[in-house]
Amino acid sequence: MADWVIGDLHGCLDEFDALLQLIRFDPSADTLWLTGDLINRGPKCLETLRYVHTLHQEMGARLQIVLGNHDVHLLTCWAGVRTPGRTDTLASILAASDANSLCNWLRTQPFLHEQGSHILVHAGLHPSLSLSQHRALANGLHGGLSGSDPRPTLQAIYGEQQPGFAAAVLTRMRCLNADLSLNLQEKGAPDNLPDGVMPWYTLAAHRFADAQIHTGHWAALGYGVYGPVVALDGGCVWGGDLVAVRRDAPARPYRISRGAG
Ligand SMILES: [Mn+2]
Repeated sequence: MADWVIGDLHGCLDEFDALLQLIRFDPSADTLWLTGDLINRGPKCLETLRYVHTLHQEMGARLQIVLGNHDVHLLTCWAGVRTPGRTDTLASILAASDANSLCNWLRTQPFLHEQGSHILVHAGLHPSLSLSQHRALANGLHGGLSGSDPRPTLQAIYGEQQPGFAAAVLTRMRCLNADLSLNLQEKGAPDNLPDGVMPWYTLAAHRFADAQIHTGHWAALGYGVYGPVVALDGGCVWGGDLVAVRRDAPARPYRISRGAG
């Protein structure tokens, strides 16, 4: 039995399969956490979503997913609140006969998951907010999306007021300005940031020292450990790696390169 966490899939199903084989994943005994962004940008989005959905039915609570910004974007397109953009690869999902079943399942997934001191969140935790404040933000979003009509929440989710701020912190944040306001423009590697802009995790070691925070979302950052933060998006969809680590026995990361699936 092992406790695994794997970074952003973005429709890279072949690499996901290969990584599960590499780690000798046992769906009947192991646990698996996924950092979100299951779909979009990559090649096999419908197949990936079906695969994870089926795995969730098999594994129950031993499989935990948190929603990423691309998962939220899919839901806004599915709900008719937005239309897919030029670089989106969501058409196969939106046209599928089981689109409603998949998206109705996806929208009930949380934005934050905790087990003891271990935390799973797509983007990160804001250093000016406590863990319980993050819990409240995540629960508010989750309640809005998983309720009978998710459209009001999806319509407001890109605004600056709630629930937009909550979604920005939990699913889109990479960098903060010097006054700790969100900087949603910078996406590059942390050593190329303009003066006064810092990675969100710079201050996390003080605020969340006792936690182990597993995140994805920042492909240019890649895999790395920063105090209590384990960053797991190896940028597979961009030609990098899909990354797995064991939560229960942290050691080297396991990697599958794009195209090696
Ligand atoms: Mn993301």
